[in-house]
Amino acid sequence: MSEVVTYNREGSIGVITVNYPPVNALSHGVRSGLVAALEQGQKDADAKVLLLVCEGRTFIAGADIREFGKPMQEPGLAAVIDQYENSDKPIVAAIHGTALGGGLETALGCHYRVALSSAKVGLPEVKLGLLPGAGGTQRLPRLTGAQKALEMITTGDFVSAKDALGLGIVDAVEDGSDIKAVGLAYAQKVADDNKPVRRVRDLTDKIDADKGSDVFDQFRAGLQKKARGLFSPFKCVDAVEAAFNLPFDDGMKRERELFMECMESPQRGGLIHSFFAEREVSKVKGLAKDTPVREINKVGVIGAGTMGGGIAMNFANAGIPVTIAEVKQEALDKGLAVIRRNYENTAKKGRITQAQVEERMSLISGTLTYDDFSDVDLVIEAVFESMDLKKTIFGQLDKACKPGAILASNTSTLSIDDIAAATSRPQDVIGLHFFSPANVMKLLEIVRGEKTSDEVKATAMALAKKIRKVGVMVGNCYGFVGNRMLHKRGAEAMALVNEGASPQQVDKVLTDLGFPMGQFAMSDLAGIDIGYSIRKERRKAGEDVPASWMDKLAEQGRLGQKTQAGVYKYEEGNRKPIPDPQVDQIIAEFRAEQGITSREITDQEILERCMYVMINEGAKILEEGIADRALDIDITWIYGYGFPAYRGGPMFWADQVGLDTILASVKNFQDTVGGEQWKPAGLLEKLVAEGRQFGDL
Ligand code: 3H9
Repeated sequence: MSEVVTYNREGSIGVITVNYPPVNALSHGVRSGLVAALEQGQKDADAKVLLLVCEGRTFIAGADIREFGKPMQEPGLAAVIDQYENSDKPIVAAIHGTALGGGLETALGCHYRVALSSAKVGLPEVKLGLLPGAGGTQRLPRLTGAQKALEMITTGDFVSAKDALGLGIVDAVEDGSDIKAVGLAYAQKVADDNKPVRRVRDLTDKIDADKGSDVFDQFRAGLQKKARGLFSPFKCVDAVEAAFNLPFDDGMKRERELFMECMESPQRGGLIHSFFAEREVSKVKGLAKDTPVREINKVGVIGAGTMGGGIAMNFANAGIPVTIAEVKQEALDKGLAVIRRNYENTAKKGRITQAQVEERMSLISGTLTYDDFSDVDLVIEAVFESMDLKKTIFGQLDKACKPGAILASNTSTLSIDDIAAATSRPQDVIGLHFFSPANVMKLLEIVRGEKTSDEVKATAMALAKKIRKVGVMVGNCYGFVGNRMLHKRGAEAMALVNEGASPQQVDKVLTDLGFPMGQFAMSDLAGIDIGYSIRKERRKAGEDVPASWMDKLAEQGRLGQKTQAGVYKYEEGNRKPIPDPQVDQIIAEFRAEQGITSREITDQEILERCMYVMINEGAKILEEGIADRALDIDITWIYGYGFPAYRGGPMFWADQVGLDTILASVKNFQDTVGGEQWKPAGLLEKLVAEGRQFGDL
């Protein structure tokens, strides 16, 4: 028998135990072990009832994703579950942690399910571009009915044990932490009561109730908006519908066909890359796992603007008290009022309670002096992008904050080393770059300075987790990883408009690729003044930053969404960008001033110039060691800029397009468009010459 699954008997209960850390995924070893253990349990004359239970932190968390894309080794999961369901002896699944995907499907193949109250269950395959492929789409609706099964399978969201009980997914929920004891007690009850095997496949009442209803069409219509650009959610609906239209065995066949379609779709590759990349970024190259971390129990934020307010909310949400400093009382009051309004809006949507609003607000205080930062463990500066101002602030913080306090800047472009030089403790200075809206976007770009200590780096990574962000460690350079690439795209997008494209055309190409918003709609969200002050700073530093029609917008007070006019115009209380003829006029005037004759620009040219310029820059970022791995860039873009996870991030996407294709195009633009941004990255040329990809690095 495989050592990852064992069989032993306790009294009249035959216990099948899975022990395959970290998450008991259904690898080939586990699948064959499950079959062998079941056979042993069947043969064991003294075992009246069988119990399936897992060691470690969780019940089976799904198929072993690492095996996807490789040839499948028998036995397949569906066949294993079939054998469990067909067992003559009742089988109880005892669930702790998370029973997910193939794990929940295995539990559904058992005849009874008991769970700890802390457990969760779910079918998250859709998040990997798949659908439950071992009977989940056929068995779950037999327990819950169509609507709930569709919700669970198309969102992949987890359900608490308590809710699972209400939905009929589990039969009992118990408090406590000893899952084996809970499982044994339940199995004993099944044995004592002589309960029969109860096969989910044979349940018909929920199926009959929803047969012929329009729930499926309604669901598909809703998905058109929610799952824009995605492949597998629609296949999930088809598979669940089969449970209502076909006998069980035929439904299983249909599920298999649809599962294979998803398996073969490029979106599956992109989403699985994203899944592993998200976990990989937490392992920072050169940073020992046991690096000590500092406690962060109290935080200061400088600036009560959109960014500062959003940053403060993250800490209040995590139960960490935070004090916001402003220069004027009026600005402070305004900032605190915006935070309250944000929380109230969330409460109105039912996502938090009014009590939680008050609780979080009580953790946020305001001040007009850095003297109140004498006991904070971390302070994050979030004022506008001016090096002079930041240096002054950091000099003051150095004096006001206790030794060991971490001094962080939310700068999105400026040098952390230059900022750190304004203090006597550069080892305690780090960049914590949040993305707008800071209380929503999951990315935290953590910028290591030349002198930042390992302890401070490790603390920042741990902090990211605590406030539910995905932390990516990057090096110090202009714009770091995210904005350095974004600014190349932004400059190219502005140039495309100079040459003849409209902002709407550029944005549409990007949203068609799967971005939630285009370059210009994003500028409006962030504020046109941000890019404007960055360009001004760079010009001041002597860089050759060309004049832009967007400077004119800023100069005319068109600062984006906050002034209801930027590249687009906005209606009161509505974030939908509306093309504005006044902006067309500004662009036309700019072209005339610059002597530009506009030309027709194709969508393909927009795609190549906006995206390949980023890939070329990404390759330079890798070459310089600013990002340690291509996947760090991918995660930065997925969580900071809404790059579609189903395309796996920009560098993964580039590998799919083909690096030779991209290099040829970069060279073409080097000749036709010109500029430093189109100088091919040495790494890109090297990879193409060697027939390798970013993923091979
Ligand atoms: C499926 O089941 C298909 C079937 O319907 C049909 C088949 C025919 N496989 O997230 P963590 C690793 S599809 C392999 O940091 P947490 C993970 O990479 C599957 N490895 O911990 C990490 O490794 P490392 C449906 C896996 O406590 C380590 O485990 N199931 C798998 O924050 C710890 O993970 C899912 O989609 C896996 N399935 O969260 C569930 N899962 O330490 C996906 C995890 O080397 N998993 N690993 O970096 C999760 O949602 C979370 O990992 C979980 C734990 C909630 C379980």
